[in-house]
Order: sequence, then C-alpha cells, then structure tokens
Amino acid sequence: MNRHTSIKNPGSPALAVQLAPTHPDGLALQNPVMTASGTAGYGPELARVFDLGQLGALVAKTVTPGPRTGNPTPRTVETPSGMLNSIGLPNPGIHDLLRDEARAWPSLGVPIIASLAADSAAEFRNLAAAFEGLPGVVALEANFSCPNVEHGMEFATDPGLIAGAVESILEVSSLPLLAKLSPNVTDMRPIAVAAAKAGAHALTIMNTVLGMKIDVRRRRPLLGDTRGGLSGPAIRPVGVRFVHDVYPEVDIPIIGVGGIATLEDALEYILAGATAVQVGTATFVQPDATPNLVDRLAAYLEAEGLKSLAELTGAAHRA
Ligand code: RRO
Repeated sequence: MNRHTSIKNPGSPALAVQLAPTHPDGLALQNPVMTASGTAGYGPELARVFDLGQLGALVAKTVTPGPRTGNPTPRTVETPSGMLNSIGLPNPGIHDLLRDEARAWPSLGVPIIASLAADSAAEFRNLAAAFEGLPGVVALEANFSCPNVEHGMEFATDPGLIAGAVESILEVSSLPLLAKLSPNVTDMRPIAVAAAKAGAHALTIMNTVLGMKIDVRRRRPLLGDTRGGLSGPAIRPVGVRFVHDVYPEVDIPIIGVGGIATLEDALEYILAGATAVQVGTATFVQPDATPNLVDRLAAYLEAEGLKSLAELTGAAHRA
C-alpha cells in the first residue's frame, strides 16, 4: 500500500460515466470505479489511506431502519481465491447513522452512494425518505440481496417483491436508485427486468454467493451463522456470466461487482456489459486497489486510443 499513490487521470473525460440516464438529474461520475458496499465502512477509514476524490463514488456500508449487532463469530474465513463472510449487517441504524457517520460525508470529497436494506417495501420507503436532501449523497443502492440475514435475499429472488420495493422507494426518493441483485438464483434475468421496469435506474450485479465451510477438526460449520457469502476472485466468472446474461435484457446501466482487483478483471465485466465496476474484497488485501484501478483504466484507454469507456461496454456481445 502506498499512501501517496500517484493517480494521473481520475477525472479524465474518457473515464466519465453516466449511471442513471433515465433519471431526470442523471448520475454522472468522473470515472467508473467505486468501492463495494461493506468493504469501505462509511468512508473515513479509507480516507486515511488515499484521497477518496480519486474514485467515481464510495458505496457506504448498508444501513437498516434499526441498529443491528450482527452475527455470532467467527464471521469470516479465507477460502481458495476468496473468502466467506457472515457479518450479519451490523450497523448503527438510520437514526444514529444520520447523527454520526453521515456527517462526515460532505467533507470526504467523493460522491456517496448510500446502501440500504429493510424487511418490507414499506420499511424500504421510510428508509429511503431519510436520505432525501442529505449532503454528499448522490444515489441510493438498495441491498436486495444480503445473504446473511433472515429474509435478506428475498427481494432479489422474486420479481414481484423486487418490483414492489423499487416502486416504494421511488415514491419518496428523488435520488437515482441502484438495485443490488443476488447471484443466488437460477436465472437473474426476470428479476433484473422486474427491477428495471419498476423504475430502478441501474443494477448492481452482484452480491456474494452463498457458501459454507466445515471445520473438520470440530466437525461443525466454521462460521458462527453456518452459511456465508463467498467473495473474491473465485466468484468473478459467476459475476461476469450474470452481467453477460442481463445486459441484453435491460436498457439501464449495470455496475459489475464480484472478484474485481485488476484492470483485466474490470475489463471482463465491462466487455460483458458493465458501465461501471465496484471493488470489494480486493480492498481488504490492498487498500488502494480502487485508485490503482482508476489509473490502470485511464492508461488502458489511452494506449488503445479509445475516446470513452462506453466503447467497450458490452463489446463481447457484438458480432
Ligand atoms: O453484512 C453482511 O453479512 C453482508 C451483507 Br449486508 C451483504 O450484502 N453481503 C454480504 O456478503 N455480507
């Protein structure tokens, strides 16, 4: 990790992306690289490592209506080319978040995308309303796909439920809405289409893949809550496949996430159909993975003589 990483082109025009073309205000970001929810806290921790202003956006950790303490330990374990987590959505709840953590957001120098999760469409609506007019917040990401809480994934496994929740949020929210989908389905396309038809402005594909590890010595599940969400390079082929599946079915941007660390990883997602990318687990290994990726993307576009990243989005589909 280098605290003084030199980034040449965080705001290079070629890297600029529009993530909400169907929203009246749009969601223009200076580049397509953001942190994945849950891997950058609420921002200040990572701000000690590099200038967050180098990123397209920071997606904050998911918040729920009330405070949560999270799941029993152990909550994480390394796996081949990845890790399992069963964190269980510990967070201060919306009331305390607004009073404490969110106050730092305007001074972080990076657009904040607030992540929210709730148990019902009505709760999603109330939670979304709390972010109206909050300084620093440029969009909402509805986490319809947390694998580690009861009912956490239900919205992203049922087209009717996700449509209802998206509509509820949009009734009260003036912000662009990203819907974060789950890989724990056979076919993501009907769910993605339902979210898009209900008015979601972009889709975040994908959350973690449900998995499990057994502690052979104890002959018991290793994680405190038995199952967990798999992330890291191991899941990249799954994410690339889902982005490739969904891209021809929707007219809204896709944000690719799952196992992205390097330029080549990001390009895979972009060529499959992603307009932007999020980096999650890689930040735990290399805290400045996101600004490094911005730098690499800028250098790649220049070397390839491309005027815009958009020229690459979905290119793997073209004959
Ligand atoms: O907190 C978690 O356990 C968690 C969440 Br909210 C999520 O969306 N995805 C994940 O892998 N873990």
